[in-house]
Amino acid sequence: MRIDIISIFPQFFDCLDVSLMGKARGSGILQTHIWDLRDWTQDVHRTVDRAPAGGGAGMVMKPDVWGKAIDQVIDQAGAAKTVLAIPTPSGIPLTQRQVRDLAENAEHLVVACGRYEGIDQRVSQYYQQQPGVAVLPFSLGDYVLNGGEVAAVALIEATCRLLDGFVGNPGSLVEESYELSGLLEYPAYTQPATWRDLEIPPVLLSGDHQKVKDWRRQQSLMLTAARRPDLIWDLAPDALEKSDREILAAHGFLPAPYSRQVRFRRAQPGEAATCSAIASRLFPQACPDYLPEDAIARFVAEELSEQAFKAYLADPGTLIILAEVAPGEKNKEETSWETAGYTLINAGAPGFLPPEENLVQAAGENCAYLSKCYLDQRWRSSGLAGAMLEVSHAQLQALFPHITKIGLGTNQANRRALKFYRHHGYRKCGRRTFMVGGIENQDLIAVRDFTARQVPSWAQNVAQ
Ligand code: 6GU
Repeated sequence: MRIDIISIFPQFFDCLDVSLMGKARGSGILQTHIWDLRDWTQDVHRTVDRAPAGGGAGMVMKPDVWGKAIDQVIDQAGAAKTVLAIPTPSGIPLTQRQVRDLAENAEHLVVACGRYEGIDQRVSQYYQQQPGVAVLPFSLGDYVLNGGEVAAVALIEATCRLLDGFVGNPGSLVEESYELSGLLEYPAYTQPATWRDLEIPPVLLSGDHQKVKDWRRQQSLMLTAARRPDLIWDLAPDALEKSDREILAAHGFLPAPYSRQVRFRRAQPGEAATCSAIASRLFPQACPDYLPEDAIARFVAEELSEQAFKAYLADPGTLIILAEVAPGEKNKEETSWETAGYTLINAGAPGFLPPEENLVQAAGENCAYLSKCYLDQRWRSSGLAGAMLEVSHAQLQALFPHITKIGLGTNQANRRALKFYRHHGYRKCGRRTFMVGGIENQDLIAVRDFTARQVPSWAQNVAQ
């Protein structure tokens, strides 16, 4: 690749001689030419700028001087296609995609570094019209530099390191931020294992490659969610696994195709009506087909009333977590969040379970009871259900540290639910009969042991 840089500060580009850039220039992958714009002036003062037409502060660089300079470097290179890059704070934000395109396709790159208030607009306009020239006005970000030189160096370094034969290990390019995954890169550590009382995360020293891979993926997702939510909203739907979606949901994101914010919080004593409303709405969705409507209605009236939830909310051994979804990606309005699902966990003393639920016997005294876990079908496959469950586990452990297990009962024919709970570490350990409006249902009982499978770190400290 041939690169021509035109600037009134040609010495600035001495920095290109050091490090890898110098190596590439020596090896013939890259030819760079640095030009002093003032060499194309004709007056004794070597003038490159004038006051802006229409008045105002600052100075504007003259198109006639720039035109002569650019014509000459384009002619001299004789390339079929030239990219004329113009650094400017009003340019298009530079991206990895853009520099990759340059590295792969541009034979000749001309960087025109403006100073002051920029270059007369007709320069950009003129070269856009020239066959064989593409104009790229680019910016490094939303802040203002004194001139284009720093941005030119950034563009050139980002582009050149992608040229064939430039980097020793091409694999090291692929895993980086923005490449492929669309996520920020996970944090890196090296020896010593302890430094100033800070440890390398133990998983990285475990030798378990799958665990390392999963941890890094989790870190990438959480870091991107925290620092670059815009990248999360831009992810393609097929870029994410279910486990990725669960992690993102726990941190407030339901990415495309859902494109919603989500949050989790413990229901407050005054919210019996809210709880009763969501419980009554979701219970029928989850009932087996054979249950008649009046039986379902009876159950809702008896068990899921506002009165029933008043009692739950007054009980210090009961934990209700609400999952709430905002109407859009950027919604900040407090009032517009809607309840999408909930869990209800009883962490009270042994004996809290009806005797036929041989759960206490199966699971021991430190076993909580996941009495309810419901999510609107609309959010199926969004990762929200898994996030809600694990966030509830984490809250349970934070509030009731003596709890080591949690049990549940679910209809034996509900394959979807059984698969979901199995995936989240619940193992079958018994049966029970569950009454809905006077009709008997056969449930399977399953228990998750938190000592055998810890609550994931991504679910900790999430619920508000
Ligand atoms: Cl490309 N030029 C200038 N002058 N300021 C900038 C920039 C470019 N990118 C961010 N700020």
